[in-house]
Amino acid sequence: MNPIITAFERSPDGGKGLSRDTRVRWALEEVGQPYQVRPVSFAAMKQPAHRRLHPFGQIPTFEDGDLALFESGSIVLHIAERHPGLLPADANARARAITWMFAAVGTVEPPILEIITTRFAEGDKPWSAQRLPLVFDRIRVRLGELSDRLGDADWLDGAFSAGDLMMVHVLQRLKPSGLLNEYPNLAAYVARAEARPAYQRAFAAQLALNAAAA
Ligand code: GTB
Repeated sequence: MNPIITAFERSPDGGKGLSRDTRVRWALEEVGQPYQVRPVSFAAMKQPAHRRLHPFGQIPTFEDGDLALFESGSIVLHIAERHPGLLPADANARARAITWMFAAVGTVEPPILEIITTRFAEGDKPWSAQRLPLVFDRIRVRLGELSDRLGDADWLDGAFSAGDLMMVHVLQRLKPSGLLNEYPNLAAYVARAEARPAYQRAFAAQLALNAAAA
């Protein structure tokens, strides 16, 4: 039996691949592991049956036999540890790749998520329009630092790894804002990752689900 992941029945991004199931799909595609998808509605996500899998009532989740996981980073790490292709064999290089996964979700993603909070959750507040440029400036700090570290390398630390997969998926959220284009090496890094056949398959699969729901 193949692993089962959950995804939005209808993603708020309409199939742009920004929902976090896409990073899990991408990891599964990179390692050649077939999988099944169980689409869930917003209402179903908050029901006890789904909360048994995900205590916070969100997607994605991952089930494989008697193992059930939530948190996209943990799921991608689990996939990367059990299949060759996403983590280097050398122990130190492997530890560094995992460090980049944590950097993606712990250091780079949080300020980026503030765009959504400011625009949508706080969009009706009188100070929202003033807050947005401050949020953008905080993101620019992180992008500048990441851009300096990447330099003219293809990937963050040697060969493409789960660290790049997580970082690229986090950076993709910036595309609508135009911020990524201020850092040409980061924009090229994202484009390079998106050209990978595994990403293309993951993107197409999530798009097909959203098109069917539309
Ligand atoms: N830390 C968790 C992880 O990495 O797995 C976060 C999981 C999470 O936030 N899941 C979202 C969810 O289930 C889906 S990705 N939300 C429903 C809820 O909380 O009720 C959210 C998402 C999709 C698309 C965009 N976008 O278009 O920019 C932004 C956020």
